[in-house]
Amino acid sequence: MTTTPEAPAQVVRTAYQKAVADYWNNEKDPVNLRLGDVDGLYHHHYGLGDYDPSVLAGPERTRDARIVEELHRMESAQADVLLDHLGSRTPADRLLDAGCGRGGTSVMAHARFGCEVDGVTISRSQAEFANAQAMKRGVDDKVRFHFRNMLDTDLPGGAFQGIWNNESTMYVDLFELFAEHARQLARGGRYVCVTGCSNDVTGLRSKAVSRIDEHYTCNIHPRSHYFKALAANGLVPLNVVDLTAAAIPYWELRARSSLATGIEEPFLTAYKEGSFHYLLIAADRI
Ligand code: SAH
Ligand code: GPP
Ligand code: MG
Repeated sequence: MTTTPEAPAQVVRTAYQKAVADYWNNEKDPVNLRLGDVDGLYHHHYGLGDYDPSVLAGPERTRDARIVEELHRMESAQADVLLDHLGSRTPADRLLDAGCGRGGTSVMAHARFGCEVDGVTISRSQAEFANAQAMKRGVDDKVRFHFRNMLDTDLPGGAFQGIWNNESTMYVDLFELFAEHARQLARGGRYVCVTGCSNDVTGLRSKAVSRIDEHYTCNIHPRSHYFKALAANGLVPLNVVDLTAAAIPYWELRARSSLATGIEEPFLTAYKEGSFHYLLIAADRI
């Protein structure tokens, strides 16, 4: 039996947050669990880079297993790109994974930097799942997951040298989120997010972006909102990387697998028509 550290009162405060928590508490899709089973790193984000076309050739009987491994490799590559932007962290640092899902990126961060990592999620069952994985790996003394709201974590102020959001900013108001991050980051601490955002240049949200919002119960923000909300909270951008082109092969491979969920076409349409970008933003707390 694993434990979830006791949550502060009222983690889930609104009807919308309840809907988000319900989605993640009930989520058991093979497109996520079968990929995580490959090596015990469970992700709820998408992949980066080209796929190896040989996974589509070869014996039909083992084709799906090859695709599962390849999609998982691409999702872990995405997390590596995020961690590359956290700067030179040491084992003495403390990191926060805001909207941590089943914890894959947190475990990778600890393996890379050797430091303590706290993950917070609005889903109690995700926090329990992630703590069980940390225990299985023997890293539960350093990597801890909490059932908390990332807008109000109750974690100490100025205590973190790095904070990230890996595909979790589309569930919250960015001004509230970055105010809480600014409170928790030490001066000079690094913030990184990887996100999908709508393109202000093409106007209000496209049909394809609306379909993604509906599918995940999220609210994709326009690109401009990120920079306004960062600037308003003393977070100064250092790197902005457009990962859109590198995000497309993952969706093309996924569309050809038996694990496709139906959301592949809206992502491909949105990226290709230019109404949506896959972006990494790194910023420093001043
Ligand atoms: N970062 C993880 C999971 C991304 S999925 C990964 O890369 O694998 C989005 C996550 O955001 C889910 O874990 C969901 O529970 C979390 N989330 C959404 N709203 C939240 C909130 N207000 N507070 C904390 N977590 C939240
Ligand atoms: C989680 O991935 C999906 C999100 C966090 C929401 C939307 C993200 C954007 C970039 C817009 P998942 O791995 O649970 O999704 P799936 O089940 O489709 O693999
Ligand atoms: Mg997934």
